[in-house]
Parts: sequence; C-alpha cells; structure tokens
Amino acid sequence: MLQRTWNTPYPMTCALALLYTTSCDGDKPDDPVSLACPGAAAETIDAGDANGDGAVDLADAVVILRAVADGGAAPACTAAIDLVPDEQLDLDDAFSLLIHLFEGGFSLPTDVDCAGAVPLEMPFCSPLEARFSETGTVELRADTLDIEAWSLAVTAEGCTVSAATTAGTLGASIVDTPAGLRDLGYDATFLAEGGAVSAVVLGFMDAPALPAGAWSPVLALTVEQGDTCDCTLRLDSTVTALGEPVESLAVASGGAWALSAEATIDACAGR
Ligand SMILES: [Ca+2]
Ligand SMILES: [Ca+2]
Repeated sequence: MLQRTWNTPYPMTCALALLYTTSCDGDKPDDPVSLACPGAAAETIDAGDANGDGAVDLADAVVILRAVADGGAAPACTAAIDLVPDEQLDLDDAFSLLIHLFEGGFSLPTDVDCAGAVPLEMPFCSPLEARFSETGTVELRADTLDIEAWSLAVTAEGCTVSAATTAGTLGASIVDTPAGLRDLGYDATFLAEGGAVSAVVLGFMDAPALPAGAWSPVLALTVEQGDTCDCTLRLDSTVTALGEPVESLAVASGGAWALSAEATIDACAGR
C-alpha cells in the first residue's frame, strides 16, 4: 500500500489509523464520531478514481469539475478520468461519471493504465458531522472544511420514506423559492428500496460551499409511520437507487469524507 506522510500530530494520526482499521498504539480519540477523515491513498488507480483514494465516488466527479474549471488540482491520473475517451478532460467526463454513479447507463472504461500515478494530497481529519432534525431533515456541519458536494444514503426502520427533496434546503437552486446555494450544479435525489439517495454538487464552474460552523439543511424527507410512531433514520448504510451503490459522504478539498448519523423521530408528529 502506498504510504502518505501525514504531517499531523498525534492523536490525529491515531484517529485515521482507527478509522482505517490499521494499527494504532495510542488512546482512542474522545469523540471519533465527530471527526471525519478523507480517504487514504490507493495502491492502484482505477477508472474514475480522480483523487486516487481507491474509491470511485462523488469526490472524483468534483475533482474533475474543478480541474476543468482550472481551479483545482490535476487528477491523480489523466488516463483514469478521460471517461469519454478523446484525450481531453472536459465537462463530458465529469457528467459521465455523475451519470454512472447516480443515474446508471454509463459504464467506466476498464483498460486504464495508471502505473506510477500519485494520489492527491488530502488534508487531515477534521470535525464534520451529520444529523437528522426532528422532522427528518438531514443537516451537515463542518467547522473548517468547505463542503462543495455530498451524497447521502438514507435508510429507514419502522417507517417508510415517501418523499425526498432538496427543496427548501441549501441543496436547492439559487433560482428556487426559497433559494438554496446550488448554482447550476447537480441534484440527483431519488427514493430507493428501504430509503432514499441524494447526490448534490453545489456548482460546476464555480465552487460554492456550505457555510462553515453552522448546521446546513441539505435533504428534506417525508416519512410514513409503520406499526408505531417511532421512525429510525440512518446514514450508515449503502443504498442503491438508479446508479451505483451510494454511501454517505461529503466532498471537501478534493476528498470524500465519510458521514454517519442516526436518529429516531416521531413519524406521527403533526397528525
Ligand atoms: Ca476516488
Ligand atoms: Ca474526455
């Protein structure tokens, strides 16, 4: 496995080791739930893995978008992200990856040679949290990271998710009423077996971000009660809607930052 130098003091390095189930000789951080870490460097880089962290997810589409807009780091391996093969990196490559991930119908190339490619440098673990409000709205908060995009995989137990939308949240468009922060960008929000998925990129050529240091509503859910009024919502599972299996993550600084949350809300409230 490629080794990356993390110029970070203990216990940050320790927290990273814990999350990736490698060895760690020290004490566990007091509050590991609130500490998110970007993906680690991968041994090999496959098609679509623009940041080289070994996973193909929304963070890679954002890295391509930022590289096209000339405002971000060059992807780890150009051959891995020329997904519409024309030896050029442009919006088509980013769109195709978004369609592959969240809508289905686009297959990634299989014959990619990225020997010797170097994964992108990632910042260190940082406070980043997700939660559900009492009404079932997903909220995100980061104190130092600029969250430019997110994908959410929501599962429900004891109830049914009957609607999922970014309307009324900061994931809504700037031209919506009420206005969100999404300027063009991308919004793929679907109901799925057992819950819902939502993938949002706040901007294509520009890079708007959620406000730091505040809870931001990003996905509004409507739930129908089951046998009781208790409705447990979680962000800790993989859910598939139309595209690839989706995990819950926030995208900041070119990396994918894992999210988790769980709450039991009252599905009978207001009835
Ligand atoms: Ca990746
Ligand atoms: Ca291309």
